[in-house]
Amino acid sequence: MPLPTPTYQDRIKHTTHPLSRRLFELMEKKKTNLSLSADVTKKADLLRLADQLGPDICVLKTHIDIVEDFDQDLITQLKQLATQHQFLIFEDRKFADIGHTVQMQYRAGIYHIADWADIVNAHSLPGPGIVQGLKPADNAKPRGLLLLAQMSSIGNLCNKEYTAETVAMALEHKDFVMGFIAQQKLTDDLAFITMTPGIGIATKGDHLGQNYIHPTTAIVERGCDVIIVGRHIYQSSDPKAAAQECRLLGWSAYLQRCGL
Ligand code: S5P
Repeated sequence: MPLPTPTYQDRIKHTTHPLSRRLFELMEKKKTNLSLSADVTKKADLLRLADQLGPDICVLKTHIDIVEDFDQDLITQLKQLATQHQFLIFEDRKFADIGHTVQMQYRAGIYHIADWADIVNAHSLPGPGIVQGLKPADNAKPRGLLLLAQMSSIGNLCNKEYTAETVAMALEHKDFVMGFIAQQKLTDDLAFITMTPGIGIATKGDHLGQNYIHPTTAIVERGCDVIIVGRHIYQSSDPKAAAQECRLLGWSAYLQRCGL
C-alpha cells in the first residue's frame, strides 16, 4: 500500500504561483478535482454548460476556436460565470510555434486569449522559447501555463526522453508553468499540478485514437491531480448527473490517495 500523499491544501505552501495556489484552494473549498472539457460549437451550449456545471468543476477547459458564433459577449459571460461559480478558465490552445509567433497568437487575433484565459497550454517541442514567448511581460493579470508532457492518444510521439525534457523545461520557469498535461505524475515537486485528459468511465477510447483511463486509475494509481472530462459529460443525456458522477469519482479517489 503506497504512503498517503499530501492534500491540495498542504501543497499551497509549496508554490508561489498565484494561480496554482488559487486552484488548490478552490479545489479544497468546492471539493472537486474535475475539469470540464466543454468542446461544443455553439456559444449558448458553452454558456449553459458553464452555468449548470460551474458549481461542480474547478477548471473550465475551452477550445474557443471551435465556437461558430464566437463574440466578445461570450468572453464577458464566461468570465462572469467563472467569478460566480469559482472556476478557472483554461483555453486548450496547445501552442506549438516559435516564441515570437505564439506571443501574437496568445495576445492578438480574434480571440485575445491572454486577456481572459487564466491558463493555457503549450507543446514543449519548439524548446524553451515557447515558454518565454507566452510569459506575460508584467504581473497585471496572473497567468499560468501547462506544458504537454504526455498525450492520451494512441501512437503519440511523447517518449520518455521528451517527457523528461519537458519537466526540466518547466523547472526553469516555475513562476509561469503551473504543471503538466500528462497521463501520470511526473515529478515529486509538490508545486506542479498534473491535469489529465483521456478520462472515461465505461469506455476505453474512440475511433480516432483517443485512449481513456478511469478517474481512480488517474488519481490513485498514477498520481494525477485534475481529471479532464469531455464527451462523457457533455454528450450525456443528463450532463449535470454525469458531471456529478465524475466529480464524486475524482474526489473519492483523491481522498483515498491522501488516506482520508
Ligand atoms: O493528450 C491530450 C491532451 C488534451 S488537452 N488528450 C486530450 O484528449 N486532450 C483534450 O482533452 C482534447 O483536446 C479534448 O478537448 C479533451 C478530451 O475530450 P474527451 O471528449 O475525449 O473527454
